[in-house]
Amino acid sequence: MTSRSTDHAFVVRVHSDEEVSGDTGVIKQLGDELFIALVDGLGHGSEAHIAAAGAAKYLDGARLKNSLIDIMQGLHKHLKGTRCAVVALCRLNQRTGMLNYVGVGNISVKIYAPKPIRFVPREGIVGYIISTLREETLVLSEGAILVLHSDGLPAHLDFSEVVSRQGSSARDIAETLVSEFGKKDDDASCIVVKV
Ligand SMILES: [Mn+2]
Repeated sequence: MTSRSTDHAFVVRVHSDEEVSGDTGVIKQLGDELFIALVDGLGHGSEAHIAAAGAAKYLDGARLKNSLIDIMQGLHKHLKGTRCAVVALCRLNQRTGMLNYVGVGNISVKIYAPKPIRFVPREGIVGYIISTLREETLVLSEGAILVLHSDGLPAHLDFSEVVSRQGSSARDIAETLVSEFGKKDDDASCIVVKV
């Protein structure tokens, strides 16, 4: 299979009373692979921002080729003493469509495809306490759309109608999800990857 290019975007809208975001997203291209992380620092405002920024800085310096479990454990150590966070990590191989996932706490990770999938995260709070980590793997077909979002968007909603709008870029989808479904009283963030 030839390498697929992916259209991807991260969008965040900050809590209406705050200046800084407690949610952050990281998307990095590493050869054929896309490394994806969405982090929600607990609560909102400056303490949540410090935890989220700490996570982003850790991921910036981390060996992202390591297993997602190793990266999550490193993050868990790094965030000790902060407000802590919930985190989802994904790695997408754009040549094979292989997706790996490790999640702790309530970041929603959904795949919109003919057979939709929603990953179940492990319980816990990164930096405070996490249960035994589990990495999940599946192969995405071309045309699948991966959506990660914080609890600033309702977890139970089905976004099929928005993600399937013809001609929408990943950024169009992420901006629409945050503006249509984002809660005003929390940071609302979303990563969209079109496989
Ligand atoms: Mn939140």
